[in-house]
Formats: sequence, structure tokens, C-alpha cells
Amino acid sequence: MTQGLSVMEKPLSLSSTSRRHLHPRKIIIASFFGVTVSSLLLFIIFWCTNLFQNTILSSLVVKNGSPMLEWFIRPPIRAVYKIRIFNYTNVIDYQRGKAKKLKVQETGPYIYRETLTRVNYTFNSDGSINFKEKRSYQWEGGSPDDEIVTVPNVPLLASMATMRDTPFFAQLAFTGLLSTLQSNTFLSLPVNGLLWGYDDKIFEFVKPFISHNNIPFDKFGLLAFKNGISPDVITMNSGINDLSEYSMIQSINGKKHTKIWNDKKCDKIYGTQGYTFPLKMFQGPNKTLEVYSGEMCRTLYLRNVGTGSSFGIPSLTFKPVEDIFDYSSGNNRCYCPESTPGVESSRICPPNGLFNSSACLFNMPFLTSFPHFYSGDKILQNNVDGLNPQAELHESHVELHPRLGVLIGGASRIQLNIEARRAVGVPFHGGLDDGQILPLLWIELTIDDISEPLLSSLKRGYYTVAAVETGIQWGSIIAFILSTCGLMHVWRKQKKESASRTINLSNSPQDSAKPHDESELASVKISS
Ligand SMILES: *[C@@H]1O[C@H](CO)[C@@H](O)[C@H](O)[C@H]1NC(C)=O
Ligand SMILES: *[C@@H]1O[C@H](CO)[C@@H](O)[C@H](O)[C@H]1NC(C)=O
Ligand SMILES: *[C@@H]1O[C@H](CO)[C@@H](O)[C@H](O)[C@H]1NC(C)=O
Ligand SMILES: *[C@@H]1O[C@H](CO)[C@@H](O)[C@H](O)[C@H]1NC(C)=O
Ligand SMILES: CC(=O)N[C@H]1CO[C@H](CO)[C@@H](O)[C@@H]1O
Repeated sequence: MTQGLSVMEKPLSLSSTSRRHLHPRKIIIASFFGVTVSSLLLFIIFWCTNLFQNTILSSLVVKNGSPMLEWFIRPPIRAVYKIRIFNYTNVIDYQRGKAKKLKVQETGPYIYRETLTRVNYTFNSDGSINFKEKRSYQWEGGSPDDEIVTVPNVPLLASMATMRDTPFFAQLAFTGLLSTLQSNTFLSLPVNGLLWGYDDKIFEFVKPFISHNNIPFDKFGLLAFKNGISPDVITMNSGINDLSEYSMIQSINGKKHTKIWNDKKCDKIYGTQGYTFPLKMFQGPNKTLEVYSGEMCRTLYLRNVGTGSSFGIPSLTFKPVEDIFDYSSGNNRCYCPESTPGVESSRICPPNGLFNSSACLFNMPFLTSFPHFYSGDKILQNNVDGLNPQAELHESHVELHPRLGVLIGGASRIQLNIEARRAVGVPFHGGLDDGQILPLLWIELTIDDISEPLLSSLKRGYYTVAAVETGIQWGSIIAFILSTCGLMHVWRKQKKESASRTINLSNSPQDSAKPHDESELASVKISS
């Protein structure tokens, strides 16, 4: 009894002191409570929502007066094109029947730096921005003026393919033209002319027949169409009204669909331009980037495969999905052209690994693939001697800033091929089989340089933001734990007091002798 009493005396004296300083304790409780709630809020914001991310991302919004506008108009990222051309080395032997297969040898790289500017931009009331793209190319390496390559006669093959669909008398006239020009199916040309344009009689003649004279270049060159201002007006979401759609292409020339594939899904214009991405596409596991390629008239999908590093910034690595040029699953069937317009079952797919860009490129018989037909059907690789597909050299990947979703590195590698198609009324075929696929060149597009102000912003956007975020994330947890402990401590003390008071009043000294959890529980029951 005496022991029990002495135990009871302590809380008694405490409770009397606390009654004297009732105010300070309330303040302590209130402030502990405040810290708990606010750290809980911070915890939720930083661990469970995109609020902080979106605040950072909102700095990327393209609007009047923001630094992003200047970067949008003149991207301070230097893209470099490394071009390799397939030089056909045994054409004469092949045409004389001495060699069974054509043989190619890769030449180059011929290196060009691309300068991209976006011109004639206007802002729309719905938060989108209209613009056209202007590209120019500056030589940086290789000897494109001196080196001569032997390549398929692209204007001839393109004309033959388009002549297929013209009236018979046009085919006859074309045959006459071919014999007067003594056209050959292979030409020897300086690299520079092949890429950026050379005078070609055939091209001049057939240009009006191809796509009703819509071809935007005068001289024929494989990359000539890239040079200059593109005719398309692109409408892009600036992010100002809806950050979740940031940098998505909304329409091209005011249209949300093309009429290339005759299929609702495949004709949809959907994706970004490949330089920046909205949060929903890159944050989280197994995310897929969607990029709209105007040169292929389709959306390309790239899946997150891990992490990498670029310009000293850790990055997210994305690679094209495995079945991107694969027709066995049926996923890509809508990209196979219909041989009878309007008849779904008449779609004819190219071999796996090839993408038929013909319908997208003025009906010229171009097909796209990965370099050396990497990951494509073996038939393609075996058709021509001298190809050797290798993952390290020929695979594509994209490196993204992990917080801002801005392109900071990687390599996009794409090969251009031509199909030898015969026109029925044109007897000329120059030793090539109908449907034979001939590789022309492949392009490796990389990011060579990011100018200093943007690079330091990107670094800050990673390291500083990461430090602040980690600090607040863990700080909020620690603050939450500490303040909760403090609150519990004060709470417990008060409980103990009221318990002892209750016990004192109810006069049961056995319980009060052991002020542990059980008795506390009991006292809670008693008091409530
Ligand atoms: C392309 O092949 C031809 C014939 O084999 C050769 O004369 C020429 O030098 C080659 N061009 C390059 C750039 O290697
Ligand atoms: C840009 O706009 C100006 C004035 O509206 C116009 O004259 C010019 O042709 C446009 N340029 C292009 C490339 O559309
Ligand atoms: C991500 O992909 C891997 C492999 O394809 C799979 O094992 C994993 O379950 C996926 N994770 C999520 C969250 O979908
Ligand atoms: C590519 O598509 C065109 C029609 O756009 C078609 O005539 C041609 O045969 C196709 N080529 C291949 C290899 O499928
Ligand atoms: C504050 C209070 O009620 N105290 C009482 C506790 O119980 C003892 C006897 O058991 C009383 O003497 C106190 O007055």
C-alpha cells in the first residue's frame, strides 16, 4: 500500500504542475500535431502524387516570355547525321550473269550537322502551338564530293514503280524515253549528288506523274526532301492548359488522321516529335514512348529497358518494341498496303523487318528497315552479299532525362531500301527481279552536343531537384515519425495522469501499481 501510494504521488504532483501550466502543453500538442499533419501532407505529395514533378515540368511549357520558347524555336541540341551508303561492287558481273547475288560494301560515314528551327509559330487559344520546321545541313566529315559510289538508279526504279498505275500510252512514252536516255539500273555518282540532289532527266520527266507534282524538291537526292522548310503545319500541345498532353502532336495540316493506310488506328496522328515527352510516357516501370514519324506516316513505340547515362546525367533507356516491323502478330497488319483499295483482306505485308513507306513517300517504292536488316527476316540479309547485322552497331536506343523527359542522347538508326518493281508495259528491267529489295543507305542520328545553358539547366533539373526531392521525401518521413512519437509521448503522459486520477477516484491501488499497457488500456475503457 505504501509503495502504491508513492507511485501515485508522482503523477499527482505532475498533474498539479500541468494544471498550473496548461497553456504551454496545449501549444506543444498543437505544434506536434501541426508538424505531423504537414509532414504527412508532404509525404503524400512527394511519394504518392506528381504535384512536385509537374511543378518542375511546368518550366518546360512553351509560352510567350518563357526561356523554353527560345529553346523551342532554336533547339540548342546538335543533332548529327552519320550516313553510310551501300556501294554495289559487282554490278557488271551480276548483269552478265557471272555473279548470282549483288554485292555491297558499306562506305562512309559522311557526317552532317543538322540545324533545326521552327518557323512561323502561332499560339492557339486551346493551348496549342502551330509551326513549320526548317532544317539545314552542314558538312562535318567524310569526303562526299570526291567519293564515287555505284547505287541503284532510284529515279528510274521509282518511275517504273509509279508507271505501273499510269495509262498504257504513258508507259509507252516512258519506254521510249528510257531507250533514248540509255538508262541503266545502276548509276555511279558522287556521294554529295546522291544525297542532296543531282540533275536527272528521268526525274524531270516523271515528276509531274508522281503524286500530282506535290514533290517538294527540284533535283533528285535521297535526302533532298529534308532540306529547307517542310510544307506541313504541325500543331503541338504546349502544355499550358494540360501538362499531361505536353508536346503531343495534335494535328498535321489541321488533320488528326491521315488517309495513307485506310485504317482508323494506323492512320491516327499520335505521339510526340521525339524531343520531349509527357510524364505519363516515361515515369514508372515498363513505360512506352510514342513518337510520330512523318516520314513513315506512323507512330513508333519505344519501351523502357533500363537506365543509362548521357552528358553526365543518368538517363532512362528506351528501345523500339520488338515487333515494330513484325507482321506475324497482326498488330501491324494495318500498315500493310491493300492491293485492292478498300478490301481489308487484300493487304500484302512485306517480309518481317521491313516497313513499306511507299504510300507515305509519293508512292515511290521505298521501304524502311533497321541497318543491315538487323532483326529482320533472314531472306532479306541473304538476298545481297556483304551485310552483317550487329546489335551494337545497328540497334536504336533513346536516352531520356529521367525527370524532364527531354531527349539527351541515344542513336536512331534507320536504313532506306528500294524495291525494284516492274511496270507491265515497260519491258525494261535491267537484270533485276520484280520485288527485289535493294539497300541504299543507312542513317545514324545522334545527339552530339547540348549547348551550355541548356545542359546546366538539365543538370540542375536532375541533381538539384533530386537533392531537394530526396531531402523533402525523407525529411517528411523523419519529421512525421518524430512528431508522432512526441505526440504519443505527450498523449501517453496525459493518459497516464487521467488514468491515475481515475484510479485514485475509484480507489483500486492494485492496478495503479503497474502503469503498463494493459492498465492504460483499462483506463481508456474506464474514462470512456
Ligand atoms: C565503290 O565501288 C567502286 C567499284 O568497286 C569503287 O571503284 C569505288 O572506289 C567505291 N567507292 C567507295 C567510296 O569506296
Ligand atoms: C510565314 O508567315 C508569313 C506571314 O504570315 C508568310 O508570308 C510566309 O510565307 C510564311 N512562311 C511559311 C514558310 O509558311
Ligand atoms: C515489366 O516488364 C517485365 C518484363 O517484360 C515484367 O516481368 C514485369 O512484370 C513488368 N512490370 C510491370 C509493372 O508491368
Ligand atoms: C509496298 O506498297 C505498295 C503500295 O503502296 C505496293 O505496291 C508494294 O508492292 C509494296 N511492297 C512490298 C514489298 O510489300
Ligand atoms: C486528487 C485525489 O483525489 N486524491 C486522492 C487520492 O486518494 C487518496 C486516498 O486513496 C486521497 O487521500 C486523495 O485525496
